[in-house]
Amino acid sequence: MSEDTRASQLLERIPSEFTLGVATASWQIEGDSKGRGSSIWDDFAAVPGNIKDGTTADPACDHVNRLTEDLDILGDLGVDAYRFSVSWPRVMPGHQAPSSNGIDFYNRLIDGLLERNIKPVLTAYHWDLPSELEAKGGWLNKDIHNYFAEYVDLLAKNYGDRVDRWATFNEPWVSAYLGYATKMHAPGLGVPAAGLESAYRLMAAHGTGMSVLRDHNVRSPGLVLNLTTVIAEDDGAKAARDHIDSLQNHFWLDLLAGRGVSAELMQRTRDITDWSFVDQGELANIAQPVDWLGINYYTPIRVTSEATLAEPNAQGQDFSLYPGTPSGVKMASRDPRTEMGWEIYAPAMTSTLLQTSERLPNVPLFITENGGAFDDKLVDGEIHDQGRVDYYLSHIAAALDAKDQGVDLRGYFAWSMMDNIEWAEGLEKRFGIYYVDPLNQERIAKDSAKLIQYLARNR
Ligand code: PNW
Repeated sequence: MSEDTRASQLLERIPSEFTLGVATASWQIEGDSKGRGSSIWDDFAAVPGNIKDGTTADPACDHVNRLTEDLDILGDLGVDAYRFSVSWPRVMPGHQAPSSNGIDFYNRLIDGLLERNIKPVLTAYHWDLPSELEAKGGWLNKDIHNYFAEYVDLLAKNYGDRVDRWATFNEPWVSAYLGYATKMHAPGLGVPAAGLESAYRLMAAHGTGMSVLRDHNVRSPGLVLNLTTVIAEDDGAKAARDHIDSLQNHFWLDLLAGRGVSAELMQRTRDITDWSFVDQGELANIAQPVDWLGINYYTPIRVTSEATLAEPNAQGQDFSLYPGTPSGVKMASRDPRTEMGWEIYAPAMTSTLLQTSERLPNVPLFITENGGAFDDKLVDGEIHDQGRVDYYLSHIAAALDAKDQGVDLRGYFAWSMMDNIEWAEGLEKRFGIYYVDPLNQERIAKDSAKLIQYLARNR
């Protein structure tokens, strides 16, 4: 079937009230590090070797200075919603006095979106913690939820009247396990027990943030998790599959659903931590209702006890990210894969949505990130990113399959609006539907941008 046919058949399946959007995050696109306080990602990027190509925060996509151009791109795409994150050190440098320049930047962003009829979807925390708070222990500090509440209060006061949907956190699993259990991301602590404890404290801060957002009566507060389907390739891998599933998926949904930390997880990790940091009163606050849940889905996780499948060479697919996994198993992955090494397997997105709607019932779901890094070639000013177009066609269809099977799925956001700093992978891994020229910052629509535009505009 031709791509145009696939696109028009997909279009037929998208309900008119379904939200179609694109997403970004502050540290990955903004640049202008001089105009804000320092974050843990600035500190992490300053250490040679932490970011593969030595990329630092500047200029990224120089988004702060190119705001109008980027708003026009969003308007031209015709998307319903734009998901962005606020840089904590831009609006509250050093977690001290608010910065009026910083606050004004997001006012201009939000107003510019509304002028173009695009709904602002705001993430409070997408990984750029003020350095001064990391010096106090960061997400291991027992008072971190109070600092987060002060920050969220500032956001709600300033933007609560215009933002359409709020997320307290983006992917706390990544913060905890890439940043604290291992050294893959900032702050790069590398202590397994710290992964488990920070995971809990991030959720405690989510609860406090929710309370603040409710106090301000903002529209639709919720959060974003990276969830996926964990597949055991054989019986010998089932115990490992269950453990990974609990750290990757169950833990977060259990806390949100009021089930607390499961006895099985505590048992399997008892040599790592005694979980004494868990507080009953705090658990109740974490379990307060959310108006929605965002799921970032990219790839499944496969585990095998036999050496028959290729081992992944991919970030995120490593047992050090899952402290307490039983030994004697391997991670596995099948072709095709993206440039991140992440297997492309759309049915796992359908199953992830179905599984999540069972584990956390009665909460509207969104896919808040989905996309792929591909080896884009700029030829005569054009990028025919066939691989990414295929990825979007198959994954949007897979999301709608879950909706057809009864999942209350309300929308889909493509990651990302434009090429940006892919964290520790630097600028080499491109996830954008717009190409960004690293030399002159020119933005060029890839074929995938034309697909998203076609779907957004013709519903
Ligand atoms: C997510 N892993 O990050 C983030 O929300 C985005 O900022 C990021 O650009 C996007 O996905 C693509 O990576 C992740 O190693 C980074 O498992 C790493 C992992 C998962 C998600």
